Amino acid sequence: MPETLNHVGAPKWYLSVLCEFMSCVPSNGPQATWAGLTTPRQPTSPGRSRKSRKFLIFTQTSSAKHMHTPWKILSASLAGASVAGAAGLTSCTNTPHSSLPSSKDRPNILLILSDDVGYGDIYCYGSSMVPTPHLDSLASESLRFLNMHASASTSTPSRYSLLTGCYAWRRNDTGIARGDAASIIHDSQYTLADMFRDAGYATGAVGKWHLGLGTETGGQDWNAPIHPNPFDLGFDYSYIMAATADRTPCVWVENGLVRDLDPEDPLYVSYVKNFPGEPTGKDNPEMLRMGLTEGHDQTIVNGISRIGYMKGAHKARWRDEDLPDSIVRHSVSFMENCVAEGKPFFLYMATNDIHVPRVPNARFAGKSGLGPRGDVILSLDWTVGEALNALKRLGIEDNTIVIFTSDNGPVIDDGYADQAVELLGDHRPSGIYRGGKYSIYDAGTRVPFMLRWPSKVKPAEPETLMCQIDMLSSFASWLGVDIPEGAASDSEDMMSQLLGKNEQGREELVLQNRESNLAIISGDWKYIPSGKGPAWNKGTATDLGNRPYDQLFNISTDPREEHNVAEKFPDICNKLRERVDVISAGRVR
Ligand code: NG6
Ligand code: CA
Repeated sequence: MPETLNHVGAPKWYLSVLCEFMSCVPSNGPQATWAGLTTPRQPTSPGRSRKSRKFLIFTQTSSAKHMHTPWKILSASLAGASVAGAAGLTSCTNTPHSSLPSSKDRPNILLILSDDVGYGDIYCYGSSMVPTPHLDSLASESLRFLNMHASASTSTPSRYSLLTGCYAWRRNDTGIARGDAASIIHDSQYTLADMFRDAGYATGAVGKWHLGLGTETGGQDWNAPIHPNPFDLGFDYSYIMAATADRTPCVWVENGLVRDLDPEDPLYVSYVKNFPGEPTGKDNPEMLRMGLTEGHDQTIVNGISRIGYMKGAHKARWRDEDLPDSIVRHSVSFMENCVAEGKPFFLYMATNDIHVPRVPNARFAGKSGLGPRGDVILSLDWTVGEALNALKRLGIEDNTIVIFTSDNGPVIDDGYADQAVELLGDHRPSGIYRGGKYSIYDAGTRVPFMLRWPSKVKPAEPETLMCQIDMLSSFASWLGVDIPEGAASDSEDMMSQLLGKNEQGREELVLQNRESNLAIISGDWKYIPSGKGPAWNKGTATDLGNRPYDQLFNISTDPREEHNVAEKFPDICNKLRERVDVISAGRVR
């Protein structure tokens, strides 16, 4: 009889190790206060230890052969010890917000993070020609933010910022990640998931990850447990795609282990060279069922070639058509388990839709009239509907905060010949805004964001300037969790805005494009300092916004960023350039 396995397939003894708090390193860093922003602050220390880690222990109850059957929460009783700063590490003390229910009744948080969904892609935000009944119904019951931004216009830095509360551009290794990238979030960094774990929540991540795994880029052994994995970053349970659907490895990774891996057919991944004898899109175009417009010509999986090479793991390979169903199934089962255990949950449900390759399930194929890009919007809407139905069925609809948003703006042709351009018709994925995915202009980062909490949060449409990076500080302050000194340095407490009690926006917000050029929004102004890189991305037909000169837009009168008034207002440019320099030099929390 094989030994009972825990979440990473380690033997029982591992549980006792997990039950101990991680060591806590006292802070000797600078004090963070809001005052004195004129004085540059210290950058976030990436090496700071997390204050505490393991509170909920999930265990596999089955044999090694079936090690991915549902887990069970073994111990929830440690949670009480987790709140309010183990070992005095914290710089400030948060007491739970007065509007917060007692810990027993704390609402679940379901965060649905979609991929590349533009501001104008869904009906409730634009003039979409694709019916999205579930998103529309969610919108009608939600606080629908009109000026919410992802912090970057590509996935990896955007997700990094959302999960850590830190601007990704503070580091130079947070750009769009390869499928074999090392973990981009250091396991010493405090995350949104850590914060919920510290508040006594069960935490789960299901779907697209794209934040790296393991300690060394290209150094993962895909046939053994990989660390760091999301567990080491605060997620009790994870079922993830290592990167994106268009990057190898095309397998699910559950709690650090490749799921359904046959030891007789091990998995190898390379971003350097192909494995002898493995077909590629470049050499074997006759094997492809979807043509290419740019890149994506390496290993062929499921008739579609990808970025990166892989070999083996044939049983473990996903079918693109089934990705949404897998995400729904594992998300729902996570929620069911939490309800059965009586634990509030935080679920980071990251859809693959509507990222490339766009391969709709037969239920949606050909149904939108806009080709695969429209069809996967239908698929996304179905996913949201399934998640909402599950909440209803489990009787937790009223006590669950549902957030729907996107990691960055839209793109039409993103490398595969899927007729997105030809069949676009009058659909305007960017809404009225300029640019799109990869761009520094508004459509790159301004994303849909709706929050529903039935009978607690009234539907409205605030124009409050906000950023996903604020989630960590907001929920921490609300839940009374102390953030360790130095962590979440760029995250502001906007909880009263998130709950519709206040419409005061951020005073300023820094945004980032693919080339890591920055922009700052402050009041009516958006300033984009001159930056390197091409202005125009030919493949995707996107204006990236990179210019060898400064740009300044009055976004209250010119929301489309059409009239550069930098030469007319040099003083404003100088002031905002100074702000970017100050923020870049230090931290803002
Ligand atoms: C680009 C890919 C694009 C997409 C993007 C990441 C090419 C030509 N383009 O480099 O297809 O994968 O990276 O998208 O390879 S993101 O939403 O995950 O940031
Ligand atoms: Ca994306």
